[in-house]
Amino acid sequence: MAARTVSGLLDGKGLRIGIVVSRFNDFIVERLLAGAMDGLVRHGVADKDITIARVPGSLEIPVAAQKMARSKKFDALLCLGCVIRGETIHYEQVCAEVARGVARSALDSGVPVIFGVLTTENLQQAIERAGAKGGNRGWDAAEAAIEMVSLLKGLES
Ligand code: INI
Repeated sequence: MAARTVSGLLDGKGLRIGIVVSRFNDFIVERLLAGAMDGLVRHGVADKDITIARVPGSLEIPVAAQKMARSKKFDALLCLGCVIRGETIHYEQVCAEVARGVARSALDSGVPVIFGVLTTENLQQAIERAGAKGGNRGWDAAEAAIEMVSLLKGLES
């Protein structure tokens, strides 16, 4: 007998999506947000079904994501921020805290919470991943969110 494979589709129709966006390094993060919005809308998510929450910096992302995940108002959340090593004294600590917090908000709630926070060595790398030759991590996060909602639904039956 063939194995059953469950995987998610990229159909965002009817999905309610929350996006937590950090203002720190907004030159980069606004580009991630533009990529994420484009990715969501192109996959069928309606503008009116997207809620954007703005926080001061990446360290504030987890608590906002947790609140939104618990609210049951969203099918998935995207977290967008940018931490650059060259400009951050406690770079490793900040990255670890944010990643742990985002993962925890997903595991505690069962809602997919996608980590779209750039963690880079320098500004150049951040630019490359925010719409230049390295693609746009905001767009990737949008696709991951839609796919995960579909996958989790598929795993229910
Ligand atoms: N926040 C970021 O999102 N990216 C950074 O690179 C950064 N640096 O460099 O420190 C940063 N710091 C702010 C932090 O996230 C909090 O907003 C602040 O510490 C208040 O809690």
